[in-house]
Amino acid sequence: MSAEVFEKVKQVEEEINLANPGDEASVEAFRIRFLGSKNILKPLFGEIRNVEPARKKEFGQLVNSVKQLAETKYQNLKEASQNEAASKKQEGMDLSAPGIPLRLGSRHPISITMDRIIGIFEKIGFGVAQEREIEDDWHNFTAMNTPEDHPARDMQDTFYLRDFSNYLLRTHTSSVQARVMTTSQPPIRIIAPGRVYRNETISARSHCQFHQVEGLYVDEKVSFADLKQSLLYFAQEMYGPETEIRMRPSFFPFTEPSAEVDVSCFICDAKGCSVCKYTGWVEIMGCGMVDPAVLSNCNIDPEKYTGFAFGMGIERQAMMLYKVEDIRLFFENDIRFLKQFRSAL
Ligand code: 2NM
Repeated sequence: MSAEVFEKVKQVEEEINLANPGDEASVEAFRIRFLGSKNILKPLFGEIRNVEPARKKEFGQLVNSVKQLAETKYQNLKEASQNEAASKKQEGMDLSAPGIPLRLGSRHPISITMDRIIGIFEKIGFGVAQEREIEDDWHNFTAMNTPEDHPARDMQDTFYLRDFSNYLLRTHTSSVQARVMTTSQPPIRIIAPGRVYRNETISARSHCQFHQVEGLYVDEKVSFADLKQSLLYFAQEMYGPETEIRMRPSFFPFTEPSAEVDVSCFICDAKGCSVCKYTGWVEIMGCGMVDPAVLSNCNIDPEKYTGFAFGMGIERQAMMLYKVEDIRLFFENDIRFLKQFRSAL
C-alpha cells in the first residue's frame, strides 16, 4: 500500500518537471492543476494515514518537496512571462496590432509583354521553343544563310567567346529555329522568345542585350497570304481590333521575299503623333518567306515545303505600349520603375 502512494507522488513530480507551458493561459492552467484550491497534490496529503508508520515522515517530506517544486516552477514561469511582456512593451511592440501587409513584387514589363505575345500565338497553334544563349556560329549564322563577309559576323557587331571563337552570344533567336528544323520535320509551328545580344553602343534607343520573339511556320503550301493574315491577327490582338497593317519590301539573308510590318498608330489612331513621327504608322517587326537555302541547310526539303517567319523586338513593343522613353530602364532594376507595372499573374 505504501509503495503505491509513493508512486502517485512521483508521477506528479514527473508531470511538474515535464510541464512546459508557453503562454499566459497555460501558465495559469499549471497553477490551477498543481497549486489551486482543488490541486492534485491535496488528496495526496490525506494519503499519509495509509502509509506505514516507519515511512510517514519520509512521505510527508516527499509531498512537501513536490509542492515546493510546483511553487518554484510557477514563480519562475510567471516571472519569465512578465519579463517577456515587459520587454515587448519596452520595444514598443503592441501584440494586438494588426500585421504589416507584405509588399508583393510585380512582373517585369518585358515578361508581361513577352507573355502577351506568346499567348496570342498559342491561340493559333504555335508552340514555344527555347534554346541556349551561347550558340555556335553555324546555328546563328551559317544555317541562316548569312555569308562569311556579312557585317553581322564582324567582331565589331557580335560578342564572340574569347577562347572559343566558334561560339558567340546569339544575335537573334533564329538559332532556335535552326535547331528545331534540324531535329524535326514539318509541320513546324513555333515561336522562339528569348534574350539576344548585339555589340551596340548603349543609348536610350539601343542596348547590347534585348529580347525577341521570332516565329516559324513550315509545312506544305504555306503562303505569303498565310503570313499576312497571321500577322494581321497578331496586330489586332496586340494593339486593338481596329488595327490595320501594311508591309513594305525589305531584305533579310534568311527570307525571300522579306518585308517590314507597320501597324496603324495605336497611340493617336493614325492621326499623327511623336510615336509614329506623324506618319500614322509604326514599325513592329520583320518577316518573310523562309529562304529555300535555309530549309535545305536544316535538312528540310525545299521542293516539298515552304515556310514563313517573322521576328520582333520585345523592348520596342513594350516601349510603345507603356510609353517608356529609354530602353536602359528595362535593365536597371530600379524598383521605382518596376513597381509601376501591374498585371494579373
Ligand atoms: C526576322 C525577320 C524575318 C526569321 C527567319 C527565321 C528562320 F529560322 F526561319 F529562318 N527565323 N526568324 C526572321 C525572318 C526573323 O526578324 C526581324
